[in-house]
Amino acid sequence: LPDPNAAEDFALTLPDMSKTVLGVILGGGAGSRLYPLTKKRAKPAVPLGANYRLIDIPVSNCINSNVNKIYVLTQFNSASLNRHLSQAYNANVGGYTARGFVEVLAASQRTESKAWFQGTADAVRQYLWLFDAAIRDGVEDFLILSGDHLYRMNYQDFVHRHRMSNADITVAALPCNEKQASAFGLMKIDDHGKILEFAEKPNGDALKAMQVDTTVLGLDPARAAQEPYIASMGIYVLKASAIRQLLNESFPDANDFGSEVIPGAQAMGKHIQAYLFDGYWEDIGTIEAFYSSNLALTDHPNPAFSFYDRDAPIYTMSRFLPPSKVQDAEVRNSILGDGSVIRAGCRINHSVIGLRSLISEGCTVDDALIMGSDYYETVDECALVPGCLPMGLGPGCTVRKCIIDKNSRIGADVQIINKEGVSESNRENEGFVIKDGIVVVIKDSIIPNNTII
Ligand code: ADQ
Ligand code: ADP
Repeated sequence: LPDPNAAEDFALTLPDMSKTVLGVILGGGAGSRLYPLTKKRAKPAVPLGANYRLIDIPVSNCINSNVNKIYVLTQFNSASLNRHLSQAYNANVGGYTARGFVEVLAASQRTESKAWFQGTADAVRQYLWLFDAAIRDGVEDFLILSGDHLYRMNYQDFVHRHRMSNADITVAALPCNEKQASAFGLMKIDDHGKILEFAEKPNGDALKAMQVDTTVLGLDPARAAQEPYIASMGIYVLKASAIRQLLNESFPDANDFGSEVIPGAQAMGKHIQAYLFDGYWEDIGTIEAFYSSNLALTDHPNPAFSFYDRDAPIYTMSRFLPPSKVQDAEVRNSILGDGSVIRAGCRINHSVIGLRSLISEGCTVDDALIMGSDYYETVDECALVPGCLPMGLGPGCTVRKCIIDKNSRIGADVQIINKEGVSESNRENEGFVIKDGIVVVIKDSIIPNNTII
């Protein structure tokens, strides 16, 4: 049993997250990796897990960790992102008395400087003038988060360790294998978790040189042999008193944290600490990872990430949608978003069906991520659409290994099966793109009856 006094001591020293931590979520640069899901919306607004959006993950982690001053930095200011954040969070964050908020800061809001954020560090630098007010208001640390990660983490412990070690920057880290390693920032640490060396996405010999004995992290020898690297999760706690000096004086030209600020600060002797996280964490910023992670939500009995956690819920917009209904259909190993209708004769297997989806009679759906619709349309609205195609899947469709973005109108007897087994193809004028062998139907597209993709 844990020592109750130790727990009490720990509680006494826990930081007051609500007053002293500012959450800064990096909501996405050009958005090319998740394209075409980012064609018509900011990356944080990309739908996830049938009912949610990407931004719900870091914002919920913040709220569950009592961080309730949150800025979302994004390249594009989209209506759906603003609407989502204001409806989902602003009435609730911090309660009636606290000064909590979730606000979007778009790159183009300051006309006197470069229109676009040049990278993650540049994005934070461009808004330092605003963050200064938060520092005057008692913020001691910045919690820098990514907008495209799937994980559940209590940031209170992360900030607590950062303060205990008196580091300038603390980097969340986890063990990883050789195949994943070259996509990450990698580090070497000493016995106290201090970072001795940091290399951003190294290859070849430079990659090999970053191998470490991960048994020091508490891994058993078999797992340590599989996972001989310590990877940065791209999540940082930065001391507020150090941030201006780092971004404006030491590295005024640095665009990114991972490739420039972190290794640079380490090399100049700043105290950079690693914080080990050993739970499920996935960067879902590519089509392949996004697709696989969504489908992995259907795993049972123990999915790697669960939305069914009483203690750390994932919040989203309350939509007051009706329950989903399934007619005489077969649905296996799948997730159904709110307000959906699955008509007779459908066979749905290993798929995520987003909110307000209509799956018409006799469809076969396998390994698909269908995002659903933003609204229920009236018969009159539908009549204005060429071919009068309603949103959703028409009767008799077969779809497999694909992502169908919101408000798409898939005609009758359409087959989306990647018939030619293509791995990359851009056919945007026909309403879809193929990436990593996954067909992605673009938001609002119309795919006519009998089309075969
Ligand atoms: P990457 O994820 O490749 O590596 P980056 O492309 O800088 O790094 O993106 C980090 C986050 O910032 C993403 O959520 C991205 O959408 C967002 N972002 C990027 N450019 C932005 C911009 N101009 N404005 C606003 N947001 C922007 C990073 C680290 C690695 C680490 C991995 C872990 O650099 O060291 O291993 O994250 O995924
Ligand atoms: P959700 O997360 O529920 O999809 P959104 O706010 O992104 O929420 O999408 C729903 C939005 O769709 C509504 O707020 C509304 O602005 C928009 N909408 C509703 N009816 C129509 C319509 N007929 N045509 C286009 N957009 C609509």
